[in-house]
Amino acid sequence: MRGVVLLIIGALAATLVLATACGGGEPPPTQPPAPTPTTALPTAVPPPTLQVGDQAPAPPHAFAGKAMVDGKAAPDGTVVTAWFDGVSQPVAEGAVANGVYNLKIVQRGDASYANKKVTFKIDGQDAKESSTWESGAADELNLSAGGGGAAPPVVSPTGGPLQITTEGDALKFNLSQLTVKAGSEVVITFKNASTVNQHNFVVVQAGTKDEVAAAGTGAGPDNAWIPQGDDRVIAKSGLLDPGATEDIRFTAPGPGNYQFVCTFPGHNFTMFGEFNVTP
Ligand SMILES: [Cu+2]
Repeated sequence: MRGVVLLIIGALAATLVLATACGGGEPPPTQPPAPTPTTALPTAVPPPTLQVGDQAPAPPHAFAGKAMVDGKAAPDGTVVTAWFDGVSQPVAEGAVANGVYNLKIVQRGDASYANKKVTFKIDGQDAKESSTWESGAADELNLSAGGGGAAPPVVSPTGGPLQITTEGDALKFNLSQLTVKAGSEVVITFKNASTVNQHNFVVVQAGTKDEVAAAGTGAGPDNAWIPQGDDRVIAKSGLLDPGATEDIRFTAPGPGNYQFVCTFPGHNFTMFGEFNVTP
């Protein structure tokens, strides 16, 4: 018994010595050799050469404003994109922050973007508003998408010549929004493109298009279906026969939202739009 214990102790001691010898005796792991500096430094990458064209790049067109979806402000982080007709990718993108989107359409390539129509999407939904690209311009343009399913309004260039027509024989104008500057001399060329219907074009105080049209019905065809001496009427054309055109000239009223309407009996329910006057 005593011999066995000694033997075990001896064996343990031997194992211990062996382990110590192995662990401590091994040479320390060799350090990786320090990289020897070479005289040949890696070839420096030349800085990218700027592609300088003949002309300086055109300054971008910036847009900012509120983004509404179904009548509610789009939450922060909602992506707003800008598009050109016939281009499958957005030409600019921005996110809503603090209730306002911001984006810049930077002209790329050789072709000028001047006068290209710009449309917008809020979170992938088509916005009703549109604009025209202009180098260096910065526009406040509130966008709205969804809700109502009304005809897409078109904003005419502020201060530019305005043209409006009927949608063929339909009881509809081709624009649902016109925008002018307060106090400016406005010329609106109204073409009755219908082949069958008579129409007129009347600018009225906000929210009065149906009342004015009802009063116009009372005024009769001799007054072009427009009430005379009515201060809700701001500007008016005559009663245009099919195919006829008339220039309506007037001084824009003060800033605010007005309406335009055809007051031919019954047309006011579908033939109308917003007439916006900016400061
Ligand atoms: Cu009409």
